[in-house]
Amino acid sequence: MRLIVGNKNYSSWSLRAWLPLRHCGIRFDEERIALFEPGYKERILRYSPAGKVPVLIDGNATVWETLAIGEYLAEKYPQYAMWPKDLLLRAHARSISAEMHAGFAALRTHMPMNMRAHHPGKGRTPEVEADIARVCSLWNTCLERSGGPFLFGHFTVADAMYAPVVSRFVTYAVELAPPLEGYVDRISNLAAMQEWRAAALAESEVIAEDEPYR
Ligand SMILES: N[C@@H](CCC(=O)N[C@@H](CS)C(=O)NCC(=O)O)C(=O)O
Repeated sequence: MRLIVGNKNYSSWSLRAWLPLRHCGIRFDEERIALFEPGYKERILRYSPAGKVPVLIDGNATVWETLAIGEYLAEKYPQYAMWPKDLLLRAHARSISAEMHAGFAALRTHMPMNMRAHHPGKGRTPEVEADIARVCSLWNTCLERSGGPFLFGHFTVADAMYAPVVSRFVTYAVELAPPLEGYVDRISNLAAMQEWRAAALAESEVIAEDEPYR
């Protein structure tokens, strides 16, 4: 199995697909394509007609779109229960994951993932404040219901979908109530997350459109 990812510093969608694989200890090869470098699109198109990362290649299967990759992994490796076992909780986890996949445009635009940067307070437009409030509200609901440590008790695709938001909250120093601060710390301190971050810090490419505050 091979996962095609983008720059680790910037590619939040890549992180969402990579994290469940690494956190669950699944063996896979990885190919990093530096985005917006000459020839990058052709390299991605060799794997996926959609022309975006991440892309998962497993034998004859090509899977793109982060949520589809999460679904594929959850089905292929049921032993890791990447979705909650309970039907209602699973529906909830899928709903918040789809909400992340389709929404939070203001947060994504004004607070792009950038693990190498530290921009406290930057990007806080009213629309971003609304996105932050929504993330906090849905995290609170999940953590209160499950008791933690992850959104649905154990690690699921939903945690992976919000991992780049955790990283953004660190980069832009978003102040949070203690239970949410604890969640941010737990995700940030996962061995897999630290491994991704170390690789991001070792990168040197700069993607101008993801650097509005540089
Ligand atoms: N909805 C897609 C989004 C993928 C996406 O936008 N990937 C970005 C990197 S984070 C990309 O490939 N950008 C390069 C480009 O658009 O040419 C998913 O969930 O996988």
